[in-house]
Amino acid sequence: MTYSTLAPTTPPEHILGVVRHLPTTAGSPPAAPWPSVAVRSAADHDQAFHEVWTSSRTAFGGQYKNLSYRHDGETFFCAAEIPDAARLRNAVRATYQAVVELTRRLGYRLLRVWNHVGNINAGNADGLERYRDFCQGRAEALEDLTGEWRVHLPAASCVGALAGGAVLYCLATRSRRPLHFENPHQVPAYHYPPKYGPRSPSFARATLLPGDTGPAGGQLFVSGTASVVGHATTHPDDVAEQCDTTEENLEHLLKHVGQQTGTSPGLPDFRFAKIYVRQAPDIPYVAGKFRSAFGENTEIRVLNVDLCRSDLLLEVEGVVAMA
Ligand code: 3EB
Repeated sequence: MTYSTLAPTTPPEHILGVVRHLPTTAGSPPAAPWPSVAVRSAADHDQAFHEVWTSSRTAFGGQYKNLSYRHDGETFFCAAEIPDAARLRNAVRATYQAVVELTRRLGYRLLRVWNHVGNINAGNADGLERYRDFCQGRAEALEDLTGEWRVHLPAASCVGALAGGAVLYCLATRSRRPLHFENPHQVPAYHYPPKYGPRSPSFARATLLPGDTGPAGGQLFVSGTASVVGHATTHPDDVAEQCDTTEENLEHLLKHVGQQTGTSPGLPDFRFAKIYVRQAPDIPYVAGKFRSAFGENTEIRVLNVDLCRSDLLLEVEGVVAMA
């Protein structure tokens, strides 16, 4: 499957799903024969873009509970919108359970999940931060994936949105076994201590979809990566230092994946990246910094949204082409 930001000109049967990153002022997108979801993640019309996932094959799909999905026999895409509510946990758990049921039934394994939560750092009806509320529901659904559920956690990101409850969308794969990786410089998120919330976040730092003949030629889905060392946020008030730590974390992660797979991915192998920046005035600095780090072959999109910890100022994620 491939990512593009072009308005969908692909033959409609080859579209797996479309995510529209829109400002709060834009109207809802029209219904489409493929999963089509709007995230209120663009501060203005200049930031708005389409994230289009396409296949070289014909895709089919439908609705399952609150998910809209499409798959082509090899790759699966689904999206769900969770309406805003005073507590998110139960609806998040039910949605993730639906994802687990449907992917299992169709024979797919999760590769990558993107999550956006409106007002992510605010308290819910019980005073629990909405991100932590979200993490509780997600963990309750994913913990019973298998006996050794952590082995199967996919790459993910969870960031803010400018309105709404939660939106999630994900990719899964059928015949190739995805490989999940941790960053040796970071505590696995599923082992974060309880001070970060009643249930740890459920994700791997990166997930590799191998190519036809092994890791080379595959795609590495890199999770949201931020200024977190061990389990602690470093440089809570310094955007320049957080950029440096984030870049180092990406480098450590790619080095580790390279050592584990006999490849040598680097930052210029990012085909596209999304950079989430909390404070609008930081955007030029952060964008410039990662343009230099990635080079000219990476398509970069910047979104001005909150991050899941109130002291994080930026987060970077994307897909690496494994040479
Ligand atoms: C961190 O390292 C930063 O909850 O799905 C990064 C990626 C983060 C994914 C998630 C959270 C998530 O903990 C936050």
